Amino acid sequence: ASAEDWSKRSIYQLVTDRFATSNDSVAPCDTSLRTYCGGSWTGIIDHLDYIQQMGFDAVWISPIAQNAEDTAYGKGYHGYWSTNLDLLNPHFGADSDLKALSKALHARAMYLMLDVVVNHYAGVPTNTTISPANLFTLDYSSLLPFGTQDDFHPQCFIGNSNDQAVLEQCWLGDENLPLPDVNTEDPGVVATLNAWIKKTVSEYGADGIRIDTVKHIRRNFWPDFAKSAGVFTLGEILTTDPVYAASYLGAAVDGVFDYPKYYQTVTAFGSTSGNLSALQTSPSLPALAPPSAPGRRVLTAAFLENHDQPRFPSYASTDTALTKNAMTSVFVGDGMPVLYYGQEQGYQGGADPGNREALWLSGYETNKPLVAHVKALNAARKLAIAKNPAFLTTQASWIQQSNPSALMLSKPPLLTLLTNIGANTSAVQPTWHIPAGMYKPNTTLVDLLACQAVVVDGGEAGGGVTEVRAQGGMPQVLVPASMLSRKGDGACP
Ligand code: ABC
Ligand code: CA
Repeated sequence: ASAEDWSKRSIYQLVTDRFATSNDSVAPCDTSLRTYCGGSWTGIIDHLDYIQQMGFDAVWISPIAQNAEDTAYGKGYHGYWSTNLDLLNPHFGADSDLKALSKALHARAMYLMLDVVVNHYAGVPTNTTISPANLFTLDYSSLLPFGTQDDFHPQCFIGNSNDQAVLEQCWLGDENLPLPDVNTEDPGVVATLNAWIKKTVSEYGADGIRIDTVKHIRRNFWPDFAKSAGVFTLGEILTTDPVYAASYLGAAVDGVFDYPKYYQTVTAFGSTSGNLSALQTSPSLPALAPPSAPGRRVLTAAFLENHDQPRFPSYASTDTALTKNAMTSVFVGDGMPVLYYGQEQGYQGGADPGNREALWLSGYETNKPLVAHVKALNAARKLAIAKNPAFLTTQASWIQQSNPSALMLSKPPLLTLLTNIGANTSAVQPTWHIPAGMYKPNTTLVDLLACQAVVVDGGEAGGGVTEVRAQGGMPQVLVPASMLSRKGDGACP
């Protein structure tokens, strides 16, 4: 599928080892042990209803290749520590299970996104004394299909460097668990990787790929790799800098995760005193992207949590109003929304590995407040896409509010009202001001989250500005009532 196909989708990101076990066998899962808890591809198949009923139509799973077993930081249960790209990770199931997952998704018209790691492998050091001249000894012959030291860059660690050459050619990891950096300057290595991605995408019917560590490989490696993949490419560039993130957009990959916006969102809604200004003033990534080929669609992915960051409630101290506002902002803006499994269950794990809890421990409950919230948000986005053909290509804009804890985002037909006042009922609720002229006088709007009506000012007093007062610190997603159908398309019937 293309970037344009993906732009209409919303993605459920899961950690394969932590989402569902085969036959729903219930295993304990202590995240601090950094080991396999038993999730599998078959387990995912059995819980696709759970994902689809929330309104998701794409699933991003963990990297599928064989990983290092015992390391100083536990096992490769997350999938980012490849040892052999040509073998599947046996902990997740058999080849036929992964193919069955792909088929099951497609039978539901859902997309499969594979996560691919080509920047590095994981190498368990075989020496204990590490000298500056020879940092550590690795068994390169076990890193396949490459297998020789020349297929990797010389040993050096990236550490805290921001030097682009160091980011690209030195190694992630540390001396306890080095991540040997693939020599992506070598034409033979490049050809092998391009052939590998082509085969992997076709073998497992991937509709798109999430690419790990994009900023750690030279930019001009990516266009051929993306072309070989032949499907939508979504790159991870972990940065707070919008200009840096955007420099890869379209030029290296079709889409990038909007990490800058992630940080701005956490700053805005992470506490009731969060600063809302960066979120509103930062330029959008597509606006900063290098000029792309005519007609080339570029895309950002919006998210509030992922497997590398502490879960949002671990910042927002379980204030449900802050969580609901932050989650809302992800679904109503320009980016394709990505929800990290477990957010809908209210999981609160902190930094890696605490943020990778087993979902089966909460029993896939669907009568939870955040499950309902996610469902309403997906329905709102789908309604907007259906009602306005230009929804996906029209940039959202912030409408300045005088109240310091109020935000308003317009992306027609959605008008979203956000606040970081929090759930504390004694807090004075902020008022949003819908500018005069935005809607015809007396138009009825409906908040798709609470299914309550708001009537636009009749303009008799000459003002015409509509005031909406927040309730309990909750966000609102408004659309004209005329857009809702009686039977309902999932959005406030
Ligand atoms: C394991 C343990 C950790 C332990 C660590 C040493 O080892 O679980 O508890 O601290 C995989 C596993 C991890 C594992 C790592 C290392 O491998 O999932 O559990 O950690 O062995 C991707 C994947 C990620 C994956 C890898 C490596 C790469 O999404 O899951 O991790 O295969 C860098 C990379 C980025 C990478 C990330 C983990 O590391 O660029 O691609 N993600 C700064 C740098 C970033 C850097 C980041 C690391 O630090 O600019 O380049 O990301 O945290 C500030 C933040 C900064 C931040 C800046 C932008 O903003 O405080 O941290 O970024 O505000
Ligand atoms: Ca590299």
